[in-house]
Amino acid sequence: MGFLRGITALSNLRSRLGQQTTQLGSLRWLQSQSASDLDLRSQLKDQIPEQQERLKKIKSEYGKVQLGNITVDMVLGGMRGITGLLWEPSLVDPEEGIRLRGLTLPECQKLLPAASPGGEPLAEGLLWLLVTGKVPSKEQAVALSKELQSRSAVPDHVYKGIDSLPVTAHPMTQFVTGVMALQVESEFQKAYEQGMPKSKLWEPAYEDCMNLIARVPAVAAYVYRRLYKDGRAIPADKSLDHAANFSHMLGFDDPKMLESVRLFLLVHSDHEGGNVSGHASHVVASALADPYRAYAAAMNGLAGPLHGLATQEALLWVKSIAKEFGEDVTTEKLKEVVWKTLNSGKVVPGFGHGVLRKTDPRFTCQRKFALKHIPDDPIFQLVLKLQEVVPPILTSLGKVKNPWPNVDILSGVPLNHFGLSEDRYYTVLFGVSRSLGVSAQLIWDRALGLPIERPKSVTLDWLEDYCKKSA
Ligand code: AMX
Repeated sequence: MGFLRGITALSNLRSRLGQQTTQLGSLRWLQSQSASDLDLRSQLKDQIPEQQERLKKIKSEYGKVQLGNITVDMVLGGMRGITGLLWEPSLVDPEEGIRLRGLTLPECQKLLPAASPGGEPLAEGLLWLLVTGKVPSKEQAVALSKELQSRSAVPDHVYKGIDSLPVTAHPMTQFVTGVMALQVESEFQKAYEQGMPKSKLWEPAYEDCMNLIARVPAVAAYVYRRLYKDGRAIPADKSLDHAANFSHMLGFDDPKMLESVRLFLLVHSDHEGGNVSGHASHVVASALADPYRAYAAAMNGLAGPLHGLATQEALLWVKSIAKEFGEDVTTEKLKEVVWKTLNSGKVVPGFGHGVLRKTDPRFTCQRKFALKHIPDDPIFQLVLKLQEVVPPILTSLGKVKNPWPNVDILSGVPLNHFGLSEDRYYTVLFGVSRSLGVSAQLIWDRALGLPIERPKSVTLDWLEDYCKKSA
C-alpha cells in the first residue's frame, strides 16, 4: 500500500509540473499575440477583402463554366435562371409579367366576382382561383367568405404577445410575433404528432392555411391600431368581404378605400415561387414545419428592403421628395434626387426586378386604378414623373437589367391618399396579401407530397478548384 501511495504521489507531482510548464508555455504564446490576433472580428475583417476579390475573379474568369446544367454565374448570382421549384398558384414571364393560374391581372379583374359590378375582385374569389385554378361563381366566393369569417377568432394570447413588444418595434416584427403566437393552434403540428400519414397531411395544412388567412387581418389591424391609433381593436364587421373587413378593422370605411385594399390584395397576392418570401415559405414547409412557421419565414423575408420592404421605402422616398422640393418639382431636380440616392449607395426603391424585364403589370394595373380614382393626387403625379425620369438613369449605370417601375412604387399611393399614411406599416399590408398565394401553395406542397428541399452547396475552394480543372 505504502509503495503504491508513493508511486501515485510521484505521478501527481509529475503531472502538476507538466501542467505548470504547459501554462507557462500558453502564457508565453499569449504574450506573443497582438490584441487583433485574439479577436475573431479582426481576424474576419482581415480575411474579407481577399475573399471578395477571389469571388469577383471566379465570376469574371469562370462565370460561364458549366456545373452540370448550370453555370458558375448562376451559383454565385442568387440562383438566377435555375428552374428548381414547383409553384402552382402563379407564373411570372420576364416579358409579360404575372399570371395567376393562367390569368393576367386585367383578366382576373374582369372574370373574378367583385363586391360591386365592375369593381375590384373579392379576395375570396382570388383565393378560390389560387387554390383550385378555377374561376369561382359569386356564390362560391360568398361561401368562402363565410368560411373565413367562421375561422377568424384570434386568441387573446396573440394580442398579449404583441403587447409585450415595445411600440418602437417595426410593424413587421410585431406582425410576425402575432403570427408565431397563432401557431400554438396549429392543426398540422397536432396531426403530425399523432402520426398522420404523409398522404393526408394536406388536410391539416388546409385547416391551418384557412385559419391563418382568416386571422392575419385582425392581427395586422391590431398592430396598426396599437402603433398609430388609440390602441383599441375595431371588431370585425361580418357583413363585409375579407378585404373590406380588413380595411374596416384598420379604421377605414370609405368605399374607395375598400376598393383600394381589394386591389392591393390582388396585386400583392402571389408572384410565383422563387421570390424571397415564396421561396422561404416553401423551403421551411418542405421540412414539414407547419404553415404558420412557413408563413412567418416568408414574412421575415418580405421585411427585407430589396423585397417587400420596398413598399415602405418607395412611399417614404416619394413623400420625402414631395416634402423637400414640393409636389411640382422639376424634372431636373428629380434627376438630381435620383442621382443623390444612387450616389449615397442606395437602390432606387420601386424600380427593377429579379425576373421581369418590362414594366411590372402590377404597376400598370395600379396606375389605371389611380388614374380612375385619384388622378390629381400629388404623390401619384410625382410617381408618374419618376416613371419617366428613373429608367434612363438606371439604364445609364450599364448594369441594371430592368430599369422599369415595379409594383412597389405605386401600390401604397391610393391607400395613402385615403388616409393610411404610415409608411412603415406598408409591408404588413403586403404580408396580409401574400397570405393568399403562399397558403395556396402550402396546401399543394402537402397534397403533392413534395419532398424536403436540399440543393447542393459548394465552398469557394471547391468552386475554384473545379473551375481551374475545367479550364
Ligand atoms: N436601383 C439601383 N440599383 C439597382 C436597381 C435599382 N432600383 N435595380 C438593380 N440595381 C443594381 C443592383 O443592385 C445590381 O448592382 P450590383 O451589381 O452593384 O450589386 C445591378 O443593378 C444588377 O441588378 P439586377 O440584376 O438588375 O437586379 P437584381 O436581380 O440583382 O435585383 C432587385 C432585383 C429588385 C432587388 C433590384 O432591382 C432592386 O434593388 N430594386 C429596388 C428595390 C425594390 O424595388 N425591390 C422590390 C422588388 C419587387 C418586390 O419584391 N416587391
